[in-house]
Amino acid sequence: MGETVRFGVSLDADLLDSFDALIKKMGYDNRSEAIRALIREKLVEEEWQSPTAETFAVLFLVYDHHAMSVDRRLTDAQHEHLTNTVSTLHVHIDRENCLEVVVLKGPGQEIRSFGQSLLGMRGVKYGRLNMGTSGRRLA
Ligand code: NI
Repeated sequence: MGETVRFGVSLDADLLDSFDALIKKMGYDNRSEAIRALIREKLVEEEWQSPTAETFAVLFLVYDHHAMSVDRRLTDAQHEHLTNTVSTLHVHIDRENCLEVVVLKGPGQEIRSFGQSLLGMRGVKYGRLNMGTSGRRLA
């Protein structure tokens, strides 16, 4: 981690008021914390565009395990993508519904595409892919 540097930012007063209201709602203690978080978020987005950077993602899936053998197809796909599939947590919600949380790693475009293929499987009721980072490029 480098030294801490102070810098000034000029912006419209109304825009600053809106920013302050937003960061208060989001729970940040001060503008510096909020700006650091926004910068990191943008750097992670950029990392996801790199064809070589190893990124992480968490995939959340809900499905009916009776439906169209979706449980087997989800498992088969993860076995076929061993290098991208780090770990899977399975929760039996009730008699029908299952929740699966899959941790993915690899180049952003590769794991986005794999994650979307799991989300798009017939029988998946709901899901979301949350992109993340190894944190190596962030101070
Ligand atoms: Ni289950």
